[in-house]
Amino acid sequence: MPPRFARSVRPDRLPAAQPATPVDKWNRPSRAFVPDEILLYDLTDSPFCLKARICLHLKGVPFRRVTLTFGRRRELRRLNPAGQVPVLVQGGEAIADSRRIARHLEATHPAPVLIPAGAEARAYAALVEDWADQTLAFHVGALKWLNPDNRQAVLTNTAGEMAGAILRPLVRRIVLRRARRRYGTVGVGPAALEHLETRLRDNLSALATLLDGKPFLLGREPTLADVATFAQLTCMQRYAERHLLDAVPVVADWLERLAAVPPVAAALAS
Ligand SMILES: N[C@@H](CCC(=O)N[C@@H](CS)C(=O)NCC(=O)O)C(=O)O
Repeated sequence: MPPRFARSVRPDRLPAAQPATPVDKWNRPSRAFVPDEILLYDLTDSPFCLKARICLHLKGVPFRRVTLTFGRRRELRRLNPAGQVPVLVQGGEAIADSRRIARHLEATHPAPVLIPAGAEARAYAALVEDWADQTLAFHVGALKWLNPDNRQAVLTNTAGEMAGAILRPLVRRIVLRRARRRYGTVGVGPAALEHLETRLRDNLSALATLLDGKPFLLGREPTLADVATFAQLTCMQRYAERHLLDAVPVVADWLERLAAVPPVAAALAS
C-alpha cells in the first residue's frame, strides 16, 4: 500500500524518456529514464534537499537527481502543489517534504536505522529534527538571504543552478524578491541581522551541550537528528556566517566527523 503522504504521478508527466543507448556521444553512461528509477527533484544549495540526499545515500538507495530549473517549475507543482523541493518520485508516487522522504525511506529500507526504535530516543530525534527544520532553518535561511555580504554567493548558487545565462538575471530578481517577501511577511528584514546572529549563537551553544562527549547526537551512530541538523549547518559554511560555526569547536568537529562518513561525503559530492 503506498504511504498516505504519497501523491500519484502520471508517467507521462515525468522527465521524458530518452533513447536507451548504453553511452552518450561523450561516452558517458546513458541517462535514459527507466520506469522504476527513483528521482529526486532538488537543488544543491537547499538544506532540505541535502537532508534527503544524505538519507538516500545512508540507506544505499540509488537515485537520480532532477535539478529544479526555472523551466521545471510547472512540472514540480504537479508533483508538489507547494512548489517546494525536495520531492522524491518512486514507482509513480511523489513524496514531497524531507521529513516524509526520510520516513518513507525508513519504512522501505529499514537498515541502517535512522529513526531510533526506543520511545525516548525516537522522541529526542523527532524534537531535534523539528528544531533543525524550523528554528535553525529559519535563522540560517534569513541570514543567508538578508545579509548583503551573502548576496553574490546566494544568487550565484541558486539562480546559477536554476537557469542558463539568458534567464539568469530574471531568476536572480525573482528568487531575491521571493526571499525578501518570505521573511518580510513575518517582520524580519536586514535590521534583524544582529538579533538573528545572537539567536543562532545561542542555538549553536545549546547544540554543543547536547553533543559534548558524544560522536553523534544520540551516541555512536548518526541518526535523522544528526542528518537534519547537519544539513542546515553545513550549508551555512558557504556563507558569511560560517565564523559562527568556527567559534563552537564541539559543533565544528561534529560537522567534520559527519562529513567524513562515506555516504555523507558521497551526498555532499553528488
Ligand atoms: N518542509 C520542507 C521545506 C522545503 C523547502 O523549504 N524547500 C525550499 C528550498 S530549501 C524551496 O523549495 N523553496 C522554493 C519555494 O518555496 O518556492 C521540507 O522539509 O522539505
